[in-house]
Amino acid sequence: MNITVGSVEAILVDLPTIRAHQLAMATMQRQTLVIVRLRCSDGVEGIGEATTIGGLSYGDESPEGIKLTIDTYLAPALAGADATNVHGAMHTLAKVARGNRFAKSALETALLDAQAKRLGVPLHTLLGGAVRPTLPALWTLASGDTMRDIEEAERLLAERRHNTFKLKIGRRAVRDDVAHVSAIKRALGDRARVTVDVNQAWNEAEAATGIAMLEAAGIDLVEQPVPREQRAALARLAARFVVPIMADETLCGPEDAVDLARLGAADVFALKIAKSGGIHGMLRTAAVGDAAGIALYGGTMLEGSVGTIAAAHGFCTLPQLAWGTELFGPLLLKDDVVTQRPAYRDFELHLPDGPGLGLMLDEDKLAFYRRDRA
Ligand code: MUC
Ligand code: MG
Repeated sequence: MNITVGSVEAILVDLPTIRAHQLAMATMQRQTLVIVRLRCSDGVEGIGEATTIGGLSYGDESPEGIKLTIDTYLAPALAGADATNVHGAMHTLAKVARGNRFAKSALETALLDAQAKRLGVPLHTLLGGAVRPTLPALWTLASGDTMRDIEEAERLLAERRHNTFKLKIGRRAVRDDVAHVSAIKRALGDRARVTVDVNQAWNEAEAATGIAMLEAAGIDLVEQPVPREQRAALARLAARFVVPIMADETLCGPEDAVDLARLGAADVFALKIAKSGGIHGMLRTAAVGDAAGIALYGGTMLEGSVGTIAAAHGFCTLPQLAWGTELFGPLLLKDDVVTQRPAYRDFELHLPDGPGLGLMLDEDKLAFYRRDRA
């Protein structure tokens, strides 16, 4: 008998952050997760997550829009589909909806989680197997205060939780941002790698000035300095500077990867399952980077545990992941909606080893944090 997709529920979950998180385009005091529960006719439930940053300020999909898309269009299209055929189900969704990658990613995760649970294997086994059991994970310093950021980095180094730090810049004048970054790099010295993410905030001239100063300060990498549409400018900056330039917002799926590779617009690709419409889309994007000799990095949309561990199952299958990951999302949240939160030690994220994602929803916490709670 066929095993089919039954009900699909998309739940908005609002969780407080441990401190304000300041990015060029938004200051986060809380994070909104869209948690998906996909129930199948054999009683197996798969879970997934779609999460973005700062409402619509990072990309084209908002949490509320993702829920609407799933409830109105994607869930009805999946009802009755063969739950054991993930590619088939995703192909159906591709015909019903263009774009909407974050929403599709959450559904693909839930389908994969259900199928891996059904087979009794971890999700990465369903993808062909893990090349590495743990993933290096950096931490973002983004309190908005230089001294507080240095203290935070020192504590995390001492705890052996992180030894690479990403700084969020682009809110202030270029010189002020560079002073902030340089002070942190000077304090940490060779004990830590320091990278910056400008989140598209500079024009090309600002980027040229800023990157020259950041390079002189010993910064290891510069992420998305200019707007996502300006790939030619990104290519000129990549050609001009030695410090590696990373593509984030300008890179979603494999088609973007081909274009960026052809332009020579990036030294490193920031892969994210949400941007690529799911784990398989991310793997296809990674394959283009690999073929073009571009280094890879496992990015985050600051997801909670479900989205973070879904990404981790995908990233751990990649043969080449030269820049590690930034899968620290759960650590930025005061609480979560799973029974066991991911483990971080010795500078790495350790994957859970149960079937599927290896996670279970905590029903009490979900009931408490869901936006529509009674
Ligand atoms: C981004 O733009 O890369 C990743 C880490 C963080 O603090 O924000 C994100 C989003
Ligand atoms: Mg980024």
